[in-house]
Amino acid sequence: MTDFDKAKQRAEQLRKELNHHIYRYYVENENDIEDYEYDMLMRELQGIETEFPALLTEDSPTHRVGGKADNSFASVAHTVKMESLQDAFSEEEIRDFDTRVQNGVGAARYVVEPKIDGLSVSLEYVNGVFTRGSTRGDGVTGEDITANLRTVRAIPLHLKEELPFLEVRGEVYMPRGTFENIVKEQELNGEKPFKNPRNAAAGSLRQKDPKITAKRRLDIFVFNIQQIEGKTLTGHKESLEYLKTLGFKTIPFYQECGTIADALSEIRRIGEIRYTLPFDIDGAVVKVDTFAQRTVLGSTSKFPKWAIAFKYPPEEKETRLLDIEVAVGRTGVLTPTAVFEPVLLAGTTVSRATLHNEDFIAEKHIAIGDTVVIRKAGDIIPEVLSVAKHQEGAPCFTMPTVCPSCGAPVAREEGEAAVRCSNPDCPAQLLRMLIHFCSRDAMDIEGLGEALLEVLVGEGLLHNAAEIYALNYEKIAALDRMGEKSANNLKRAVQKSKENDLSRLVYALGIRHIGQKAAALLAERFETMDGIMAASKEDILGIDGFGEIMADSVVRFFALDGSRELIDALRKVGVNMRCARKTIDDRFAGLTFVLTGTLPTMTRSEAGEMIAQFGGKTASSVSGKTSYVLAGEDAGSKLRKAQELGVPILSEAEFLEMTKL
Ligand code: 0OX
Repeated sequence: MTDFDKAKQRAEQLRKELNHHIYRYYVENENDIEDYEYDMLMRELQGIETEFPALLTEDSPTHRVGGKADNSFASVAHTVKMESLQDAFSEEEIRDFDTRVQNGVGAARYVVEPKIDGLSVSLEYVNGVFTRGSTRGDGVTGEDITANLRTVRAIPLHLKEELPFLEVRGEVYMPRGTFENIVKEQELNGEKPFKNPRNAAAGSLRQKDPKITAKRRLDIFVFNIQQIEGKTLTGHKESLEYLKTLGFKTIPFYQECGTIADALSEIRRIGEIRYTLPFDIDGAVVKVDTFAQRTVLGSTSKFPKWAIAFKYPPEEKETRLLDIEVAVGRTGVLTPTAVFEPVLLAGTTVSRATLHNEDFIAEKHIAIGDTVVIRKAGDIIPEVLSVAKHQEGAPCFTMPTVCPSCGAPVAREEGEAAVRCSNPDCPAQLLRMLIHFCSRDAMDIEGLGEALLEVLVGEGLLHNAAEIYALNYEKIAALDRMGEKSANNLKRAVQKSKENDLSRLVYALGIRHIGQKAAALLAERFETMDGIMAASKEDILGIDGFGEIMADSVVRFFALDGSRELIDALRKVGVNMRCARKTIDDRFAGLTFVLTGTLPTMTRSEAGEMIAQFGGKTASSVSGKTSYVLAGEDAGSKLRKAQELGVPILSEAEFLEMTKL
């Protein structure tokens, strides 16, 4: 036997073994091999495939570790439309659906299954080999993400039966545990964490480099046959069972229901367990089981008439309001926070929620001791909805008349809901100001976070932002949980921040109504800090996007002695006061872009920066004046508005094409 033949034989054996372990682990949740041993087998196969490239097959498990980076995603035309589901928000709507089904086909059996909150994908197999995977896109055209999907271990690369052709549909998702681990890591690395598992899955699937996708440990549930050759199936349940035999991980705990009443109890049951599942669901799906009945029922232009998605309302809980804490923000605003008896809500234990301002409290007539109704906005941020039971005799909470931090009187300006501390030297304000100054989007001083700043202000080692640049690192090294190494790292980070662009410094000053974008516009327009300080209200109003309130705020800020003194002190310690951004060319001059959704590789602020470098502008809402909408995953109403108005829509890849030098 030649070396090649020997290698071929060994590669086949390794593939069989590895595929068996992958199936056992990722589909059947059984593990009969140590990770190390598995890695060794994988490495051996990789070695053979590198030595004999002719032996690399399309369905090799080595693709699971992430192949070469792709440059762009090709379009995929879906032969069978990937339809979306009609939503129902009440049991009545589910009963109406049943009536429509009965009117169409008489009595029908249903299958109820959870609706996984992930991304719909299509998987195509030719002669049992996974050949192409694509996103749903708009249902008619998706994107080819084969390389990324190959890294999803629960997707079989080779089916257990070599059917001539099969296309299935499934939902790729990130298990909640994986999501939590990734977020922890992102926070540790100072990266912007993913908002929720769905966004994390979306971002991971649209990576240009499959190696990154491979690290994200995505999973899939398959729930539909889009096309099949070589096998006849007559119903949904039967097809799910068949898909399981082919090696797919199918939608879990689907339930056959003889009547709509049974379907409704199953919907309720899934609703009860929804927050205990290791993955996010955003509803339950009711589907007619028999394919012949589905054909008779057909589809509207948007969705099949044989299926409907029940959407659960956000979970609401009652809890007792134990206290209302009032904190002072960097601009001196007093913010009330509700502290309630901890309750499990939409999957996590919550005990606090913002109460916004005194008007919010008065409108709902909230008093300490009340039983309040809470829920999570967008299933993430806890909020107080209403008072369920008022604590007898308890007066409605009123905001303090003096600052809880420094005792100075508080005041409420006309036309504002906020109450503010009147003392510009208030230590709580100073702390908040410093936290903002050092934050990632501002001066980005790693290591100078809330906890350390609190200690430094508390110990009297820090009285203003300029003193950050004259810290005593010996004293810092001697602080609890610090040491020489941390102090040195901090010194380096502080030093580095001196070189920041002017726009960061302007934003870091915490001027009211001046966010990141406005700060960048000021820096660009006036080029130096002196230029900004010398600008009149009219000069500032000349910047596109600046209104009276913003211009007034800037002028008022720089008129204060305290602000001028701070700038002087920052200048003396060597903080950069110039704008470095240069326009590359003016190809986007006169064009306005609106950015929406999550872009696959860049943040929205990076895209905004690039637009500015080419002389373009960004706006926050879509109108007739919008030149382009740059849309990523999860783009919502802005994308719809752009479609309605006929505004051209760009993908990140198209945008990058336009910005090529
Ligand atoms: C899900 C899910 C999505 C099949 C044809 C129309 C809708 N997210 O879990 N879609 C469908 O069904 C498709 N079922 C599901 N379970």
